[in-house]
Amino acid sequence: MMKLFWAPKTRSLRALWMLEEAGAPYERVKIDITAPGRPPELLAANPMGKVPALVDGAAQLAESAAICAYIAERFPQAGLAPALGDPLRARYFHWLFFAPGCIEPAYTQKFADVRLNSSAAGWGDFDRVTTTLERALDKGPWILGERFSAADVMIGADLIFGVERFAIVPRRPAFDAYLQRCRARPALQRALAIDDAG
Ligand SMILES: N[C@@H](CCC(=O)N[C@@H](CS)C(=O)NCC(=O)O)C(=O)O
Repeated sequence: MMKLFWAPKTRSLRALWMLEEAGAPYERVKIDITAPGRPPELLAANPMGKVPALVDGAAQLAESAAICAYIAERFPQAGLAPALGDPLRARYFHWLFFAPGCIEPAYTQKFADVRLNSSAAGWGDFDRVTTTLERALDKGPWILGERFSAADVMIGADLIFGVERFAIVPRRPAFDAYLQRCRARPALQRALAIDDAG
């Protein structure tokens, strides 16, 4: 059975949500990220010692976007990624990588309140990222249009943190409507229940 190293109220929510969407059998190993030391099995999966990290037999990996992509491939019957050869797969990768490549650093920049050259920073700047996201989600229902995918797990979780938990992303109708659709998904409800129970 797959093993998820996780901690409540962290980026682990993405992996929990994704595993629940896939209907994958998994066990959870809770890590106290405030305490020093990490179990050797977690360090083997993620030399950074961070969560989430996933062990699936001989397969070990970390980085939540990679975990979401891996689970989508591992459980193709769940339909969480466009199939090989489907042109929609291009946009799928675009948004899956946009989350850690642009949204995350934009949040960090906002928290740190630093000004950078938007042309030189790979993510541009916070307003550029949030405006791009707002336009992309305006039509909906999902980031790829009609089809829900692992990219929505990454982007939806980032908006839960950015709009709702940290309140750094301004409330916009497109974000509110998207978050409402995400929250209506039973898999996210189960993941949030696990996360809340800690
Ligand atoms: N890039 C990683 C970031 C993972 C990460 O920073 N996890 C934090 C919790 S949100 C963590 O494990 N912090 C404890 C530590 O750094 O030891 C991902 O997207 O999964």
